[in-house]
Amino acid sequence: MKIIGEKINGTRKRVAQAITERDTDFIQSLAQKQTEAGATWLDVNAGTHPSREADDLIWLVETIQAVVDTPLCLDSANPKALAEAAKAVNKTPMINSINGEPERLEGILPLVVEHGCQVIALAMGGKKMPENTEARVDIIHQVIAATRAAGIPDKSIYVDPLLMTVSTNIQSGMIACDTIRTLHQSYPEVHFTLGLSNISFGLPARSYINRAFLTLAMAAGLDSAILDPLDRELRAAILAAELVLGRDRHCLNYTRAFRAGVFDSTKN
Ligand code: THG
Repeated sequence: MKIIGEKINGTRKRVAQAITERDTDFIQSLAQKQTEAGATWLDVNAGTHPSREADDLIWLVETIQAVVDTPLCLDSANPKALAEAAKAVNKTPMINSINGEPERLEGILPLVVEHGCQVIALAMGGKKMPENTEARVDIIHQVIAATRAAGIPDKSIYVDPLLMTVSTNIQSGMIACDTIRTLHQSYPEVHFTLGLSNISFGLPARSYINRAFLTLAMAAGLDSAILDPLDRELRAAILAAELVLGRDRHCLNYTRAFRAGVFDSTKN
């Protein structure tokens, strides 16, 4: 399970403030802590007005890279901001994201090809959210036709089934799992990711819902997620799920994590 650390996101109040004030220490601390906690990528979302977004993203990229060499996941819908930020990175980034919109594909696919990036593909076409599994699967068939035509290998694609909260549609979790399961069968090389906390938006005691869902999605084929790597209980749940899914040979990662003190020592 590969983790995309979610914490450097300008839609969070404290991060927005740090971006405005150019608070290097605050951002660098988030980068270091998430890296130490095992994040494979750090999501970087400036969350700012389009007129400022490229400048803010570049500042974030440079600030983060001054202290860690963890690859970045550039999170923006804006092709121009992504193109500028992609020039500032030291390591090949992941691009978050493309979708079925022709303008976004035209704007972003050349960037993915040029830099050999990995790219997240959202299972949505236009502005409207697809209602069900079938609509999501159809959109991804179209997106993968476009990425293949552009010469992007399937293994560079991370499909995001567009996880919605169960508080407004109780089937949201199962729609995401079914989308992953179906597409995993059609495209064995393609990876899957999602914004985990979406599942519990609007509900109390969210961490229980997030953990239960993550385990089920992993069984469906999820192999990556955008989440808070500093949540130790969540990391423990991931390690345990990988173990029982047969993805941790000789229980090596689990026992290693135990010795490293990842687990709550009051439990056995
Ligand atoms: N799919 C893809 N990319 C995404 C998302 C997705 N990028 C953004 C988002 N969704 C995932 N990232 C975050 C980052 C931070 C928080 C949640 C998701 C977060 N939320 C706090 C909460 O939910 O309680 C509140 C904010 C705060 O702490 O201030 O931190 O779905 N491809």
